[in-house]
Amino acid sequence: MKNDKSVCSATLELLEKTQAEDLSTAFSRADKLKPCNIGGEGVCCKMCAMGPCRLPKAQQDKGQTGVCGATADTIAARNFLRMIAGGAASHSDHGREVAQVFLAMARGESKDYQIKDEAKLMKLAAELEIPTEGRTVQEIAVDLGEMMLAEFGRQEGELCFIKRAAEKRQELWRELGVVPRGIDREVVETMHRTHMGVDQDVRSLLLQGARASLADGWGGSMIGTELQDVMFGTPVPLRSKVNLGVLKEDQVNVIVHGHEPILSEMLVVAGRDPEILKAAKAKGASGINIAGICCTANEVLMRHGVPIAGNMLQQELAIVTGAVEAMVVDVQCVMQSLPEIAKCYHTKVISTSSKARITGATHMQFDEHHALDSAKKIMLEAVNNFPNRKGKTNIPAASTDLIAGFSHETINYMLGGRFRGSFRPLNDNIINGRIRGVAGVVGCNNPRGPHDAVHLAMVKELIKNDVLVLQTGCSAIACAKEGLLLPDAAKEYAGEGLAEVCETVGIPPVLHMGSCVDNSRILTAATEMVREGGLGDDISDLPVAGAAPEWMSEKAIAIGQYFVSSGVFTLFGVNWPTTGSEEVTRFLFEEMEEIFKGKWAFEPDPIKAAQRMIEHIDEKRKALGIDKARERVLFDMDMRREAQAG
Ligand code: BF8
Repeated sequence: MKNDKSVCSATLELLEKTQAEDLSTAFSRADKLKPCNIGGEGVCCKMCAMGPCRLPKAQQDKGQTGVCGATADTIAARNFLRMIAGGAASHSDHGREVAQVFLAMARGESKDYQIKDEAKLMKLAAELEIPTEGRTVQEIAVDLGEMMLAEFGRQEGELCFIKRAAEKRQELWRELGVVPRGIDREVVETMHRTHMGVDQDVRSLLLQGARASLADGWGGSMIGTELQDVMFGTPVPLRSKVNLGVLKEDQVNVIVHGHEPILSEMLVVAGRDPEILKAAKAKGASGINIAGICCTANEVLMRHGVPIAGNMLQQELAIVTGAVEAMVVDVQCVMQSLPEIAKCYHTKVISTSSKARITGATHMQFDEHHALDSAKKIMLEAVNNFPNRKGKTNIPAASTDLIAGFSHETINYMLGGRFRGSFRPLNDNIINGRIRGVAGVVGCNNPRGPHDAVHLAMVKELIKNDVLVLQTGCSAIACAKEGLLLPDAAKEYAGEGLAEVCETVGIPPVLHMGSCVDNSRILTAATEMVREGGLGDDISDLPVAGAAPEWMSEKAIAIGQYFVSSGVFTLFGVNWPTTGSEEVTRFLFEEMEEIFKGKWAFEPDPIKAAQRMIEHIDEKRKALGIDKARERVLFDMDMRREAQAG
């Protein structure tokens, strides 16, 4: 029987094992548990004890409202806002954690971390007008850390990275009153406004959603990315491997899973410690193998080339290999089922964050003031578990090479060349039509559709049509498994124009830019493209589009909304969480465009979705007056083909 749950061979192989052994996974639970239609459409209000009030279309047609009088439209808008608030809070709390550790490092209180990218520190200091003359690096770093941390609790004014956006965009945000004042303030106000009996107007609610999302993209996430780069190094291209085949039979396998690189950075150091390696050998292992899952994986891949074991839907399956000594988790995207499935194997699930305690897991609190000691203790726990493996392991053979590490600084350097790092060559290739446009394809996996399949179909369709793809998150992991993150993929999958650029520069047609907080890198790259000139004067003028075709988390909605609020056409797959309200859906899909010159769209079919993104890109090319250049390129290609055929 053909298994259509995934297109990833390693996933299918282990899913068969779970099916044969009757083990519960997200895939089997999704089969058993049908989603609630009314909740899925966004028209169930459970925000007070007079309800929950459920208002499907049939109820709406009868004029039914919630007990308090709330309409389905207000309810759908409030639910949507709470998703944004949840997402913005998650990214931003990650950013805050990073800022706190950064400050502790700068003050000399956390000795195991250092400044790895001093040049970036100085660039940030100049941008934020932090004095540098005659001051030590540490003093500058303390100022930067304090300034960034203050962004979370800021009560008035504007977040400082807002000034990074194109002038025109900043003006638009100011006119609309959606410039975030402080990160925490916008999340709190969103929660307040969506409480029973507060904000009831769809437009007013959705504009606050936009403001909270901007506090994420241009605030919490951007702070996280920038400070991580200073502290752990700005990514540069490097080679690594992906998929469950990276696990090693003869080594202690430690999986880092979650989001914040604070801990995983130290685990990488601890994994190379001679004492720990000696302990591993004493237990009969030939070494220590660290691999990642989810966005923590992307963080340590980007900076250290640590291999990736898999994306979100592979977390349980990694344990099913029977080869994982410890799965070390921090926050976000960690399934509660992990300790349950781990009972069938020897794997220790180790929780490390006081914010994320997991019943059935071993809790080993990570202390960033004694980071390396904490990491070593966790490593030893894994090492000591090596002799407890139960019987034969089942490590799938699948593993694929990849190239990652495309920060916007790297793209600038690679496309601009050694002597003139700039976005000029990228812009020129867009203007001359070799590159049709740029798409950000990001986000999660979702077992409501075939795992990875939607990402792959969409990305292949885009690059076939000469659209350069930028990636983060679990989407990047899906494409890496397919080999799309290798320069050779250009020859095999990309259109002629894009392939030519990739070959000349030596880049893949799909560029891995990092974790979900690193979507802020895409905002920065898009802004740099605007600044470089020739493609309009705002992000909304660029021939670009965004997508999260297999999204599942609230964070994805927050990201999507900050892209829309920044002027990007953003398309989601799977399902759309406001379909129960025509007004809210119309507002997001149509009116947002009038307001922000960016809008939401929904299309679960990946090919149709890619075509809509391409149509949007072509419309932008036309508005810029560069559509003719591309027609010429295409004409030339046809001519060449004809000549070859003749
Ligand atoms: O942080 S790990 S499932 S939420 S994409 Fe999605 Fe993947 Fe989670 Fe974004 Ni990253």
